[in-house]
Amino acid sequence: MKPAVRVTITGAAGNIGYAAAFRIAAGGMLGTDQPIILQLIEIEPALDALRGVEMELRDCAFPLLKDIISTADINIGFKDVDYALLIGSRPRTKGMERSDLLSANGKIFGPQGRAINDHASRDVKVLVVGNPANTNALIAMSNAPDISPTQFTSMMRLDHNRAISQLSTKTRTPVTKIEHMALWGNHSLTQYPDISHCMVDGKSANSLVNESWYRNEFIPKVQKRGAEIINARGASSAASAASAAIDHMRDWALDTANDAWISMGIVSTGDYGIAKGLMYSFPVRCKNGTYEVIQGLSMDDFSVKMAKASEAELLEEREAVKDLL
Ligand code: NAX
Repeated sequence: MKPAVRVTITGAAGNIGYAAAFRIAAGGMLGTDQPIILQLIEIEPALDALRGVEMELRDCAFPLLKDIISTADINIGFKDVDYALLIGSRPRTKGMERSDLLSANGKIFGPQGRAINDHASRDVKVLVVGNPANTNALIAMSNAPDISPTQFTSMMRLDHNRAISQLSTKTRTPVTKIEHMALWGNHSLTQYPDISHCMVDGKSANSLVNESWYRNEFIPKVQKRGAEIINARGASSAASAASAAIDHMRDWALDTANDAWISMGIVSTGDYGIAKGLMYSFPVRCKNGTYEVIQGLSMDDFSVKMAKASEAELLEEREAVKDLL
């Protein structure tokens, strides 16, 4: 039996955290041969609810689940952690400006970055889900100077999976036959789901769908899918977000299969002309616990315009939180 690894989930009593914890404990993220210690973090007012989550996890008698630590103390919650899912965040409330939201979340992700810096495993892999995810990840990363920036990522996998699902439905092709989807930019309305490199059962996606559908239906559909789900369900995406977080961590830890591409928010090193240091989504593949950006993709004028629009938004977000970096 392998030694147990530690997985921290913040906001573990919330909707996404609740949906993620059980699948992680069952082996859905790191494999069914990998024992796990779960370290669940919540704010004080949610500790009773968290106790309930812990009781349910124990009641599942998951063979891989070796221990559970439930806490409101981030120094305990991030102690020796190998995989950290930062899900809990401050939701946007009525009348709140985007800049207020950014700074309220900065107050969460700055201290969490420092706690990770001081207490986590030196090889920790961090995924930020809590919105605004890219900029929250940038704040956490900036507050962890002793850990490589490449170990901080933000979640674009839900957008990536949504894009694959939409193209699969449109072309009546199984999702497993859709390759080389690319999501660029921010997890926001400016994100750019790019099918120009996609192959659908061996044929180029561009040859199967027309440009009007792509630009006027597909792109807005993916960009606004979160709102569509809120309208239908009366609550935001939870199980699909948890599933995407698990996909992201699994592929990062255990490699992307064959030549598969996934999309991850990562710190830009200037690829495709995107400003260095931004937490920006690129298509990547993962191997041996690291990721590499897919290089050499041709970008037509439309793609450049879309990618740059999302970069501009992230630059504004970075400017709004510059005191926290
Ligand atoms: P919930 O409100 O159900 O749960 C959030 C939980 O986080 C609550 O239990 C709260 O007590 C806890 N929390 C708040 N501040 C905390 C802190 N400082 N430390 C630890 N826990 C804290 O929200 P949920 O539906 O689970 O969504 C969580 C976050 O994911 C939100 O910010 C949401 O916007 C974001 N999402 C991000 C997505 C992405 O693709 N990146 C998609 C789904 C989702 O919208």
